[in-house]
Amino acid sequence: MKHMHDVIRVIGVGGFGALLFGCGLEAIAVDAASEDHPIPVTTVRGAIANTPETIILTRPDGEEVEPIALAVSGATYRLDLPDAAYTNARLTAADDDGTLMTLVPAIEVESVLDGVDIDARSTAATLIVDQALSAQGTTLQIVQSCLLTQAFDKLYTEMDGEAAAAEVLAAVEDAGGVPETLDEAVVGSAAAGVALESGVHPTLIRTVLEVDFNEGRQDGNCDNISRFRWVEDEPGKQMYFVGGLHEDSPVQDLQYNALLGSASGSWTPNQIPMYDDGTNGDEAAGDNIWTLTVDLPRGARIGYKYTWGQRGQLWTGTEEWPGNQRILEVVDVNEDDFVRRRDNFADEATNKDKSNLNRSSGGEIDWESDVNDDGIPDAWERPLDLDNDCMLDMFVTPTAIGPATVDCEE
Ligand SMILES: [Ca+2]
Ligand SMILES: [Ca+2]
Ligand SMILES: [Ca+2]
Ligand SMILES: [Ca+2]
Repeated sequence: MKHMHDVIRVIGVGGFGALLFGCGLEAIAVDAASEDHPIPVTTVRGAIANTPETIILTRPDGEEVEPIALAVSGATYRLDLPDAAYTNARLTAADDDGTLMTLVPAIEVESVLDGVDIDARSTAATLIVDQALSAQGTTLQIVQSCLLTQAFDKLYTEMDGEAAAAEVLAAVEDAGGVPETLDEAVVGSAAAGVALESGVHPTLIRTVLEVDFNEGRQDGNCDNISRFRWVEDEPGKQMYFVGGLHEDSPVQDLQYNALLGSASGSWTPNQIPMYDDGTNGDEAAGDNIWTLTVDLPRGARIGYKYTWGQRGQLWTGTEEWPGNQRILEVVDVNEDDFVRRRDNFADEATNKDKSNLNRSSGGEIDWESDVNDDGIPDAWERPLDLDNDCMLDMFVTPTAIGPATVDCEE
């Protein structure tokens, strides 16, 4: 640790650091977040042992989050991020002398999280946790946040003793950051005592429902869909989801009806908004593919449809088609801990239960029907059609949101 601080002080006084502090970066950056851009931010602060030009926060899936402002002053930093909650995030701070890292189990919306130190100890702990995740076949996307906290506490304690973690720390200190090579046996030994089992929920599964509202989509007969056959094309509308547990569902629990748009006991249209802004599991903002994410019991059966409307509007002129419903059984066909169902709006030739227009359907489908003959019941999740040629191509695991996980134990 002593060595680390010496290195940093030299950089801070004579090099880039002096330039930063000389031009008052801290004041400028903080003002930029609070006055010039009066939008809510989420802030992380702590001690830092190098002088990076930027600190990168990456989500568990590896996606980098563009910071709003960064101030590095003396041995502390303040990182302002777009306002959101961040779980199992990684902070990476690289300067000319090396790369430091840490993991942050949980950052709340519109909050200031203090004490997130980025130094040799956090870097060593991160390297060990990465090894433990890999060895235990889990990832930052599904590991319980509380286990990360426990792992860091345990490793920091071990670094003060003679354990393998202390050797990893010494290697990081010698290298001034992430070493080019690490003794795998030592890291493996340090990682062996870190328990990071998957927190994937045993009974609930994250269900990502998407509807493509783009013009030119094709239905289950490969015919072009007329989006506005039943729907009024009016300004100020957005996509809503409506549905509820099906009478055939083995699970009958009112809380799920509330999530799906039938809190009142019957389906109420234009109440449950879908997202096309890149949040709440929506993969891409503004692509006219709208997303709703709900956690449902595995094996549940639901009925649903999509409406293009204004909040609170009634059925007429908003629903995909009058009467009937789509049906979905919550089955994870490709075992990726998601049920992902992407539909084309107003497609009456796929999983519509009655008056199904698929020419091979005989007019209706049930839970076992496989009208498109791909070996998968049409009422289950299905592969995506990636090129809109009416042929389903492959299952794609959602990346904009992780699977349903169990809460950390207190
Ligand atoms: Ca979208
Ligand atoms: Ca799946
Ligand atoms: Ca099928
Ligand atoms: Ca295709």
